[in-house]
Amino acid sequence: MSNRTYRFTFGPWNISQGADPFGPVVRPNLDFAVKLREYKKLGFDGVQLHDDDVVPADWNVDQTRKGVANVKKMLADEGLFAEFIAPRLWEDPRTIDGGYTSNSEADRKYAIDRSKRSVDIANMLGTRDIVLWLAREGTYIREAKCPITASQRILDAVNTLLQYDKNIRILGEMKPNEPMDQAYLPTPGHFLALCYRTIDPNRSGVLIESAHSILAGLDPSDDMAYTLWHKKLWSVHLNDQNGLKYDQDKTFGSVDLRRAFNTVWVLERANYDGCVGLDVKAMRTTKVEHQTKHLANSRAMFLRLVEVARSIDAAKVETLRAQRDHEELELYILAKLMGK
Ligand code: XUL
Ligand code: MN
Repeated sequence: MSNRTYRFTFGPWNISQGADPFGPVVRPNLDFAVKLREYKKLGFDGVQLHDDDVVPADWNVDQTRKGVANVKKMLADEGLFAEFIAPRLWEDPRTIDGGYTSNSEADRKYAIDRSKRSVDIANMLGTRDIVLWLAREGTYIREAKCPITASQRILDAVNTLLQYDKNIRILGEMKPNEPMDQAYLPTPGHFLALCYRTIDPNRSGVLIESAHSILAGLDPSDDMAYTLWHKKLWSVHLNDQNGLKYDQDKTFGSVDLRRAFNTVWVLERANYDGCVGLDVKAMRTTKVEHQTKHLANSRAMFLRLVEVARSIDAAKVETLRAQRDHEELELYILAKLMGK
């Protein structure tokens, strides 16, 4: 039984104002510095960042260098580390048709340049991990782009970044839909196949988000287990999701406790040593004074489920497996989850 400790991280967007597609914000904006002060209090060790969470995307080289140095100091003052940088390739008008797979050559160049700049920011902040959530790399109608060319363009983009900096690692965070109707490379399995086609498979890996696997009709723990077998699970975004609808980012374990337990059980047994990242949203009805509870609660759920996983009698599981008594094994796990 392991007794190792986990490092917890989340991105500043996890403390949100509660806007949704049908209504405006319901909580005031918190400055980045104010959000950073919450991390340690909530039991978190590191920060996940989009490039423009650090400095605005249109700052020049000099402004960027100074701005990043400032954020580096803010993180150090709070005792926090930067886990990864993710280029935000889905808000700028030049990414309306996708970044790397846009039909416009000029827009593809913008996406690559912005990604390279994210690598520079990562270097300045002392992290080697670049997360690519390929938000708009897909289509609303199949004929809008050539899907075969698109696959090659994504590979070319990953290779360009691996070539640009010989130290960084690329982590694909795949999601099957939203904002696009159909995403290219919709699951971790798709990105894993691409990893082996890159110029450096050892620096190409995956971040798995629970809700994204569920949206693809897959089980997050099996997606994670398969990726762990490839030694390519380098980060996670834990959360929960109520069926096949929009990406809900609910508190970890809040919908399906058994599914959350399965995730923790897999990570524990595999000695997963990446960060435990959360990607969770507070409910829109949440009051200002409770706006970080979903983070504390997700972390508490994870740690509680670690305790449950560690309390499982491995010999008993083996015996029940050998007897092929899966009904009894199921009851054993369910009883553990009920604290029995
Ligand atoms: C989108 C999503 C993103 C990424 C970071 O669904 O999960 O927040 O995690 O770009
Ligand atoms: Mn995510």
